Amino acid sequence: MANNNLPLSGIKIIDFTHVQAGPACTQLLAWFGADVIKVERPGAGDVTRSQLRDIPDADALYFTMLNSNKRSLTLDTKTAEGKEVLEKLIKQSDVMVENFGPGALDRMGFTWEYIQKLNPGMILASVKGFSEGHHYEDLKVYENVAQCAGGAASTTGWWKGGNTEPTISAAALGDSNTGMHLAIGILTAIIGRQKSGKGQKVAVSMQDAVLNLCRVKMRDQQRLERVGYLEEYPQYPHESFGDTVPRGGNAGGGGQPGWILKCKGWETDPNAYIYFTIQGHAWEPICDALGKPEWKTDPNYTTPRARQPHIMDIFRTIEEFISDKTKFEAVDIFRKFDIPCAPVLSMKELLRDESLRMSGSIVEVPHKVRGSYYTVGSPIKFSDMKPEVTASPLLGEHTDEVLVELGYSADQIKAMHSKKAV
Ligand code: CAO
Repeated sequence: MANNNLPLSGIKIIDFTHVQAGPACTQLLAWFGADVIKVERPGAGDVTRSQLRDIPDADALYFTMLNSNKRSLTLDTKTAEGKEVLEKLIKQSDVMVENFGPGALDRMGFTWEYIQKLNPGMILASVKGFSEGHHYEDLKVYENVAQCAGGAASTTGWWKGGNTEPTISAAALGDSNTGMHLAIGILTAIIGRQKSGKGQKVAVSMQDAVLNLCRVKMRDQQRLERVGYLEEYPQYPHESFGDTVPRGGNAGGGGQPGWILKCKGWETDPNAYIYFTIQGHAWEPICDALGKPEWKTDPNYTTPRARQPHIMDIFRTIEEFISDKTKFEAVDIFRKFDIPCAPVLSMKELLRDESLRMSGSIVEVPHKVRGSYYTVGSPIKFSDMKPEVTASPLLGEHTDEVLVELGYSADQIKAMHSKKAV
């Protein structure tokens, strides 16, 4: 709901989004003050309202965690009345965000040309699986499809051992990540409009957004083609490389070797691990932390290149050192030596993390039907404001309110309800 003191207050957004990619984008803009009106089909609404429900008849967490701070307008945009309402909304709004399947908006009668005719200042922001003109542009896409199409799956996972298949990340690289890219595009178009007076179409494809995060793997492909090996990958120097970037297990993605290391209790606790990074200039502190001062001058250890052939032995030595320490104890030792590392945190631990609660990265939100729920708050922090997360709207909670704002009389609104147009 709009808060007049926030930077995006006064920006009105028609939120024609569903599932995750689009809602993540508009939720972010709502946190920062935009008036986001979520347009949903009467009776059903966003499919995530009912997907994976944990409380019967209450909006599912899938929905509540992606649609906070918004208003909900139910509207059947395939009826004449619904189209008229949408036209009025377009004339009064700044941005329309949608992530329908390819061509759905056109089929509804709202082509880009028509939207521009209604409101030349309108910014139309879209998420699709593939970009316009791509040979797969007709495909509908969900998260994991995008991870496969954008290079994440082929470069994630293991190259030997039990499961060597391409692997999907649990992080929403295809969905929320695309939404974040779109939010940047929308804000850029708003600033552009301040200069030109004109709106424009902003589009982000899920494939492109994933690929953007896999940029370093594209770096590696070109290096591999030039020199035939990748010195920071665990395959180097004992195994051979093919002609494409291999999956590297838990190896560090940049110039610093890293690995997941077992800590005390790993036999029974699936998350009793830390991630340990061997930063080049932290080598001497690492030797001090491990009680291995002799490694500081041993030519087998003094440079990254010298260490690489036995990097796994080094990791095993560190693992032995922390075998009687919990992941938190291990990190508490290494942090004193300025070593980049962290415990592998479970969702249970994150949900209860006091620091995340204090910073507003995890917030408890009161909800009319659910009671209250926890959600992930703004990961972006500002010195002059702290975005407040308010509950997601019930289906159609603000329908009449929005229609009144558009100038409809009580009788007209009643008639629209009886025709099931809203
Ligand atoms: N009133 C009337 N009709 C409405 C409506 C409303 N308020 N809102 C939506 N609709 C209609 C659309 O007009 C469309 O109808 P037609 O297909 O007859 O033209 C239909 O509902 C929605 O179609 P869809 O293709 O968007 O929905 P789907 O469930 O078949 O596919 C998804 C879902 C996500 C695969 C598809 O929307 C998609 O590929 N989106 C783009 C990529 C994307 O964002 N994917 C990520 C989703 S997050 O994991």
